[in-house]
Amino acid sequence: MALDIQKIRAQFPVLHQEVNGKPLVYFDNGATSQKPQMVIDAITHYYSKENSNIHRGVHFLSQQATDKYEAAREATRRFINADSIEEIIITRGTTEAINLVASCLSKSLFKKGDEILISTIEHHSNIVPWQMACEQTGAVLKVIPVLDSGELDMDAYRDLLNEKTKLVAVNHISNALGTINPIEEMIPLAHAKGALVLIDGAQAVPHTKVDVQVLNADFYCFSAHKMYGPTGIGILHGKKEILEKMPPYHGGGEMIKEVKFEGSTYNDLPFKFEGGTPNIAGGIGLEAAIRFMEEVGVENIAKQEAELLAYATQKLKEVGGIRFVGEAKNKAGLVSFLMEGIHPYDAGTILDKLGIAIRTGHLCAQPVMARFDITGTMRASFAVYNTKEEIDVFIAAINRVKIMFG
Ligand code: 7TS
Repeated sequence: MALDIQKIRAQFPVLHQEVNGKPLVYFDNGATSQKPQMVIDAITHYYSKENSNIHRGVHFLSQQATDKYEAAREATRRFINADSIEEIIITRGTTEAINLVASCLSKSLFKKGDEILISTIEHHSNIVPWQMACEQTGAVLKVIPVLDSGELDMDAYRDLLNEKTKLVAVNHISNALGTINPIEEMIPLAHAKGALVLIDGAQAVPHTKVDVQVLNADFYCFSAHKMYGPTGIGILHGKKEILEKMPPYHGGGEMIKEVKFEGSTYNDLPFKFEGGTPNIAGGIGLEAAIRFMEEVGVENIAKQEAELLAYATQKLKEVGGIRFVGEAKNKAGLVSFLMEGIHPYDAGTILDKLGIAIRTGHLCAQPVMARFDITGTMRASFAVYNTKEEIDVFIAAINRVKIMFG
């Protein structure tokens, strides 16, 4: 069944405004998506009627807030098909989820000479935590190269894997190139060498069906704000038997069973990794965002975005003088590109004047830019509420930029 995009757009108040006197065209969904009314309402309702701390009060509001926050955990479990809620750690986002794993494994797993394998096309948040882990433990960072197409060099990956590899950390979908990495193939190869696998799913969960049991990674992380939910909340899925062996991350309330000055004992999963009062409104907003995605249908979202990608790619080719950065066969709904002789920042500024929001610059992926010998790109990234008409507006603006600077 075809989606009624206008009906979906009607649910997003932000989209219905002018920017610089022009109707907003929002193509910066890779940075953060807009929020539907049901997410905004869930958060407003929580602060208007339900605000209370969770997991501690016997009073009505606290119990109600606890139930709602825990409903988000259960909704997430169902959404990604995790085995149990003990495997769903609620974090501030992908960045915190990766830092949590890097920090805990630095205390418990990595030793001098071990290898941590990442790829050239990672977001900084899946690079720097591992560099910090290496600094702390003497482990060595290894990097899977990327081909000119934007696809990972799988032969090099096989060669890099060895008995010293303790962890492979790669993204599911690249934020800079849109490449969908063959993680179904990569995960078993890593496991065969005894390495753990962390998948950065920040750009995948908003756009494609993720089943963590089928994928079988040891850790899978994502952020609510890129999937129509609020900022400051995200998920670390981890396999129970691995999370149980890991030491805690932040010390504080909530993550303990008993505290004595002689020593404390830690809480059961998932709370062992959730010290302090969490982002309760964020959790409630995440639950609403999952409901939104389920109501629209993740397959329908993927299909709509694939159509937008094909259309935008074709139209950009027709403009001429466009260099695409990342042309993987298997690509998600974003285009990263450069206009001949025009700085991305200049082009982005003109587009902004025309009401069009895209991302320009290194996209928090400087090593990708270095690999392609550029300092940045222009990136248009799509969500389910975007339309071909918006792409036409965008292409007209690109043509205008070309005339102005060309
Ligand atoms: N991993 C990937 C692949 C990402 O795209 C991002 C954010 C992150 C991790 C970090 O997520 P956070 O929610 O913890 O910040 N990517 C982008 C982007 O492409 N433009 O702005 C943020």
